[in-house]
Amino acid sequence: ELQFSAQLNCATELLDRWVEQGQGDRPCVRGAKLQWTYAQLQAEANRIAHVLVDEMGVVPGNRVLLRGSNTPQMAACWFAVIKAGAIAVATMPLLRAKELGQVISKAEVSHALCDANLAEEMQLAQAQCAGLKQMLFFRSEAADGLEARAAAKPVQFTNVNTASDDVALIAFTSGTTGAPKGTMHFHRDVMAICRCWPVHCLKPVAEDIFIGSPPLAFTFGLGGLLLFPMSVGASTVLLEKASPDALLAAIAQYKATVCFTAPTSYRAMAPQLGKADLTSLRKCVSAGEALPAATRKLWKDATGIELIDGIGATELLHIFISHDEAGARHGATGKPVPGYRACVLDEEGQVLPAGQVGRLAVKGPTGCRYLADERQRGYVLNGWNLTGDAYLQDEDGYFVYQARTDDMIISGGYNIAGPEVESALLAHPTVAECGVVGVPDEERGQIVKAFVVLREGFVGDAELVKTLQDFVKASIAPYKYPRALEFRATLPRTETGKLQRFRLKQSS
Ligand code: 3UK
Repeated sequence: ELQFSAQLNCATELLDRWVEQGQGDRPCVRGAKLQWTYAQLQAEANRIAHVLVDEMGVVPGNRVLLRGSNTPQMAACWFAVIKAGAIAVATMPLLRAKELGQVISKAEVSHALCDANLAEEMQLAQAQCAGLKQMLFFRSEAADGLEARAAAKPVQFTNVNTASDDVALIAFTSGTTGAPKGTMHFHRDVMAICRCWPVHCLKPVAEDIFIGSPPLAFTFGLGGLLLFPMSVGASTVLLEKASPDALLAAIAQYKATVCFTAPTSYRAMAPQLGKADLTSLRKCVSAGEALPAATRKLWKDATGIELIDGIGATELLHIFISHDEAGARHGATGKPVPGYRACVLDEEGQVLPAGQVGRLAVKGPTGCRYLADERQRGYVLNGWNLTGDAYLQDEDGYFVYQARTDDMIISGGYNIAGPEVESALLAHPTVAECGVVGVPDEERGQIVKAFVVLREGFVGDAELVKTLQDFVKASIAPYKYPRALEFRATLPRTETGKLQRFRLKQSS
């Protein structure tokens, strides 16, 4: 059982307790070039915590920016910041100087630890941000790099005491539109997510080897690839590059048992399975965007594994509606994770009956605390978080995703959810990926337009357009079919695997 102490630095228990219990020799984290046990990760984190406190002058409550791809060193830095009583502000590897500057000023970042491979944009950002006082680089050979300084420090560190409701991390939403928004999470939130979804839906064991693609700066990755494996004493593989091909090869190489990635990555891996031995794999988790029934079936047919879908959000730290393998239902996200409640509300905030589409509201042990107040007022009502998703709850209590509320297509008086049309298209054997949006139309207000990426070997011509349109009409209400359909080589996606619908709209 995880302790839940009010006084101690509780998030560090995920790491320290294994060493205290004499299990420090268990494998903990590995990357391409190195492999650490729990005791070794603890020693690295402790040494870095000394550098933060003794040399960089970090005091409790300071916000420390972390920037790096997924590596064991990045994990050590994360725990070092927490151990020092500071607040981790992890940033997505692809952010540019301008976006980093926004994060630094919004989160009032005073210190930074940055992977030497990602130094350039960070140095540009620092030049514009007076508040950022000190920065060190890790995975650097330099004599004044983080490793060189840490090597001279003791391996023991007395964790700085924090309260369970002290802020442990500030996570920025991936922002499919607009500027990044920061959300704060307490030490107890870190513990709460370890005790909710993994225990009831994933059910990992100490022998599991976790792997996946989401960056540690994305809370899906932080939980799935660091906190959850450590909460059960399992091990994790951190990949710097996790394209579908690289992920597939790494699953085979490391004999991974639990995989976390987005639906688009499962779709890309499925046809390639002949290339890798996936017999080690036992559980696969999909999150970040809706999992179409066709993708669930594709993966099940290819591997025999029932995907575990879950909707999570940066605002709520991790997954709050999901299921275990036995509870999987085609086309539904699942039911509220024990500890959370969820309902579907109308425009006035009244709970809607089964079958009706409205706004998803969620309440649970983790909640949304935006850095900016005006956001908080619009998105949190009486402790209920409005996620910005349109959902319905079916007669059996399953929550069925429709679309982001601002992505609903209104065409000729009908409300049409793009993801439902995408699901229908994905069931066709020629379709590898697709995105469906509403585009302006004089007569109908909007029309449904599909952007389709074909599987290898197929040619997008007028005949195939017609075939796909007829295919959609035959599987869902005909008025939802895409009146416009364009073939594309790729679709615009965020670093977290989300389709950027606004860019599709702009480009048509
Ligand atoms: C969408 C989904 C349907 C949905 C996240 C797992 O994605 C995560 O956080 P973000 O803040 O985005 C949140 C929004 O993404 N979404 C995520 N998962 C699903 N829609 N089905 C899903 N399974 O619009 C939600 O509001 O980037 C996911 C764990 C931690 C996370 N932060």
